[in-house]
Amino acid sequence: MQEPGPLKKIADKVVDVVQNAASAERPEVPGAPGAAPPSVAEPVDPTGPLPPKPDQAAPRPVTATGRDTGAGPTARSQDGRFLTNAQGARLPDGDHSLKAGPRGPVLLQDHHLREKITHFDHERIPERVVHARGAAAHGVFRGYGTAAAVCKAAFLAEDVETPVFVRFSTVLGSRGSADTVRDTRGFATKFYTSEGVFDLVGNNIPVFFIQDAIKFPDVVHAAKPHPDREIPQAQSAHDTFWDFVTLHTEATHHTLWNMSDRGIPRSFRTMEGFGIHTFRLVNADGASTLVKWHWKPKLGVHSMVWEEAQLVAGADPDFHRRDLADAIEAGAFPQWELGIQTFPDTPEQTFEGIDLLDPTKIVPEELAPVRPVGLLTLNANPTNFFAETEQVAFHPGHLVPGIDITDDPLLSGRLFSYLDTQITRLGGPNFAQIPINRTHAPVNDMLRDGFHQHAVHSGVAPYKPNSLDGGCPFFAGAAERAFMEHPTPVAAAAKVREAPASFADHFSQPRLFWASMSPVEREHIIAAYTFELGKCYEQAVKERGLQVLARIDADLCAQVAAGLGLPAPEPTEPPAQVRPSPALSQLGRTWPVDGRVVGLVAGTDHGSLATVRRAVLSAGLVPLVIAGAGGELRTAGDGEPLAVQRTFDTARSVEFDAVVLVGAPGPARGANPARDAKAGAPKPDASGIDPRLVLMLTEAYRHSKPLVAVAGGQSALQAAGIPTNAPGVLAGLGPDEAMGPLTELLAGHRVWHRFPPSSEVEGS
Ligand code: HDE
Repeated sequence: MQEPGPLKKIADKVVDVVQNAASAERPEVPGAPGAAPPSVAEPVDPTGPLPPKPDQAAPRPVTATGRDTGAGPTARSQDGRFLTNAQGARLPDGDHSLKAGPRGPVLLQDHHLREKITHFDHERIPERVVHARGAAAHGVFRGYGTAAAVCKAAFLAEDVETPVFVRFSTVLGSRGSADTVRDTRGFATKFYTSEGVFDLVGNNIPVFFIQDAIKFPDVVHAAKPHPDREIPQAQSAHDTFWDFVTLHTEATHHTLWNMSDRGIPRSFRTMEGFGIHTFRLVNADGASTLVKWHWKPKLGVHSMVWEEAQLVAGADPDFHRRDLADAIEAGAFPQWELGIQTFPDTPEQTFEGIDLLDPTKIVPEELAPVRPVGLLTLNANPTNFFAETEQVAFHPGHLVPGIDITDDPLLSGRLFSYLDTQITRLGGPNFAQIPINRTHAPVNDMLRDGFHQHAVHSGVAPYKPNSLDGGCPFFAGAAERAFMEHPTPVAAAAKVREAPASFADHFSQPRLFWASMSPVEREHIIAAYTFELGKCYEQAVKERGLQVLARIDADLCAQVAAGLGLPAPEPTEPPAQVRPSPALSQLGRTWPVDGRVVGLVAGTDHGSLATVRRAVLSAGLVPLVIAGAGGELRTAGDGEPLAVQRTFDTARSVEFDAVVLVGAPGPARGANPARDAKAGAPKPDASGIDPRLVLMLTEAYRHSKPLVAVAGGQSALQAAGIPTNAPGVLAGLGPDEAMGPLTELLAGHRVWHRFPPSSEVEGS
């Protein structure tokens, strides 16, 4: 049960702050940079700071010791109408240094210049050693109460609402790297519960490269850019990564997931999340259960195709963070159900022969179903990236009563690492006092002083036992909901540097994953291995890669070997017999289409364009109007002007999940390869259609996206050589008929049957 009284009020208040942002009026097309449209001329009348945008929320204003301040959400932002220095003194000029005359030397006594430059010099902090590139959002978690039998944590109780902050990330790249690289994604959630902060620091892939934390520096050094030339950035397609993962075969399972479509998600909103390790839950009676955590996205699990991911990395390196922020701003709040797979807490800590302490193993959902325990809704963007997304500090050791750890050796190392890393990254031991990290539960620790101490502790006796401060603080017992470690028995043993025998099985689960993939997904895996090993310089590394693949599957190995121009080796041991887990495939179902982006190509019939646009909006999709030039399009009569969001100069097919042609526009002014190279491909001047549109259609077509032609749009399809009866192409519909069939196609994510997999083509 949620604690009554002030704590509950605090939690409600935060939920309010987030929900106010959530209920604010949303723009049809998100992305406005500021809270109000700017004037063309520089404003000169002093006014106060603008409020945050309606989609934004900030960390709740609690004190460094978790007390409610009652202050509003902007209590921490800048104030007043005039420019000041850091001490609040108003300044008359920010453009000129203090000089001995207009042409004279700058004076050392210019303390304003020195303050400004000194602060600027120190604006950067070390980026995260892994997961440096990330984006985050505020939200609310609502417990279903269905976990009560196994877990006493207050935030899981029925209808308890808990504020959360979630940060998604890539692993390998630096802060400025591209979003759509092939990589694992981080999925870290901070729950500000009434019993303290709980962090669920997971990934979008349910297994890890290593079984023991002591190997973490090895795998990260191998995957990061080469230490001599510092290339390649944010990717695994290079010799050191493949050198390591082919020698260290416990990495095979995770590597296979990375080579699958899971390595190139369409959006953060369409990723699953996993806690990976087995955790231990404890119920109100003290009984324990082993669990694995799962986040299931309401929109389904969807990915890009590899060429698309590469194009996006150039055309919009911020694709995933933009997608998340825009969706929230547009009111299409992403949702995930939190679920648990539960296993009896037996001394062996295995389930159906699967070692639960081995983080390279999953438990198939067919053996242990995922039971939903609550709903996460992300409904507000951060107000300040640095203050929130960059300074948020997660730690798997941030636990609350009812949630405990197991002896997974990977998890044990993490319990050390996350605390340690923040001390360098956030400049000292008081990072828990940074606004985004502050707990919403009252703090009475005896940690004192240190860099950037924000609390003003009272009393004279920060030690125990004491009598000078009246003995305060006192120890809590179970009745006061103290966090008690579960008294798990530990078997008598000798000190060794060894792993259990079951950890030596590195291939049965990669085979299970491969066997569970649909033919199209297998094509993508073959292509990914062929690309990545093909990018390696060393022949030995490629050959070793093939030896690993031979142990997963002979066909996978043969196909990749053919691409590399190398013989396919025989497996050193016969592949294991496995039962596929259909739940691992991303295909074969349909999902809600909310927030999907539809490019609407404008011709001359703006009335039809307006009709299609309205239909797209009411289907919960985001319409972006594309035309030859920017500005507004006027419909006949007094219709509303339609704003153009993209032009053939700025648009690229990869922004859209589907393209609707409302006409077939001719070449615009920029349709000249001398000005825009896109105009030179693939068929310049073939048909009187703007060649950049032809390129857009051919790309969207080969990325298996739905294409719709209304109001004469067919001729653009013809110019691109796209048959109007091809799978996923809808031509000759009226403007009000297109939406139903388009939504149906989008519900399956892509038109996968447009291109039959090689197995069908070859008839093998
Ligand atoms: Fe992390 N990891 N990790 N990791 N990890 C960090 O913590 C580490 C592992 C994960 O958005 C670092 O604050 C070790 C598994 C996420 O801020 C660092 C080991 C899983 C994030 C660290 C692992 C993760 C991190 C870097 C092996 C999935 C980003 C900066 C024992 C369950 C959190 C920081 C954010 C970040 C160490 C393995 C997920 C260095 C030693 C397994 C999502 O402390």
